[in-house]
Amino acid sequence: MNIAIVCYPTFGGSGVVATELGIALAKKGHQVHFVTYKQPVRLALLTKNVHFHEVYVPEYPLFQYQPYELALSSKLVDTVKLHKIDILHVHYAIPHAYAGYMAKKMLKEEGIEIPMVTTLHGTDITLVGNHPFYKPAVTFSINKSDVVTSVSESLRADTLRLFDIKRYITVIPNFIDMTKSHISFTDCQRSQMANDDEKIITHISNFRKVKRVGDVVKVFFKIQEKIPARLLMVGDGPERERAEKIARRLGIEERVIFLGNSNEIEKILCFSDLFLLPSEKESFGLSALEAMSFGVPVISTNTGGLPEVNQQGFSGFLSDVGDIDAMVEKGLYILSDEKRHKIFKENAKQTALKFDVNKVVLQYEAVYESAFSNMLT
Ligand code: GMT
Repeated sequence: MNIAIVCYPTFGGSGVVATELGIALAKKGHQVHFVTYKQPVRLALLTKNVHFHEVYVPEYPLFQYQPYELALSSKLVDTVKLHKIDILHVHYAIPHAYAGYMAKKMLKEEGIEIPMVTTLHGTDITLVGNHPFYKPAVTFSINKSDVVTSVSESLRADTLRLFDIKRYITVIPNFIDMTKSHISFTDCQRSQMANDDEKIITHISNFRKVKRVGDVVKVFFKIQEKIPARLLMVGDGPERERAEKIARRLGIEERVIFLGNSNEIEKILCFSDLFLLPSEKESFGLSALEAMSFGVPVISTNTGGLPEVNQQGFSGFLSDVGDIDAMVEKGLYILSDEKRHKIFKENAKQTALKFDVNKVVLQYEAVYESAFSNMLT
């Protein structure tokens, strides 16, 4: 199939899922065309069957806001015609589903019928999309998609609760390429980050408010009072400065390392002992799954789709949002006993196996097939 994938190219869950899916589809022989405003961060252009089409929005003094949706839908029309695209797969409803639908309508005028699959990722529904400014357009473009998928049961339920949706929503969970976690422990260069007697606790996110990065630092503070440890904060975003201030206020700035955005996530997870994800909302929690695939137990909240990923008392523990003491207690429980820690590490890896990319890609291929018969007129 010739597949056009529309996604955000930046660090962040939906872009990573879209990119990894495209790469997996390309490996299976599909021609995959990424259409977005920048080369996606995890995409190597020299990959067989992978193509990248940049959406360029020229500046014009009249525009206070650049009309990205317009440029994207035009680019989609051109790409579909030039590369004989069979299917559009848009990730994140805003504004991709809307732009995709406009492209579909323009193509129809020229006698080209193309199905559109929309994958909902989380904040496009629970945070941004639900805002009255966007809600009518988001509802409309979801209802106009030929197939709608969501990354968890929880997100499916949220979508049906918050929007007036007329389409069936198929749940296809996020996934992981387990072959990436087969690096041997000696490759990890753990000593660069911590002393032998110190545990490494890791958090990875885009440091938005919803991630509660302040809680990460507070949980770590209480853990390191009992067990020698270091905290690796990976990623960047609006809440980073606040997290840095909290670390300074608590007098642990030496033990908290802010690494910024990194292309070495695999290396970092390889030497991590515990992963913290205390989010306020999380439709899935891809970073938790990535950690688990490297055998890193997860302390997370029980919000959204996290209970579908992190197994209570098996791959880690889940607590109520903001319950720092419970997270500390469970973190110490895992880290304080080597034998127990080892069991949790194995369990985390075993749980991650359920989300293997090879299983999930088959589900997307089936959805593409069904999109042709679902096609709305
Ligand atoms: O977490 C974010 O704010 C980024 C966002 C995205 O779309 O890039 O992540 C959402 O999609 C990910 C991939 O499907 C999910 O793993 C995240 O749980 C989800 N984030 C939230 O629901 C907050």
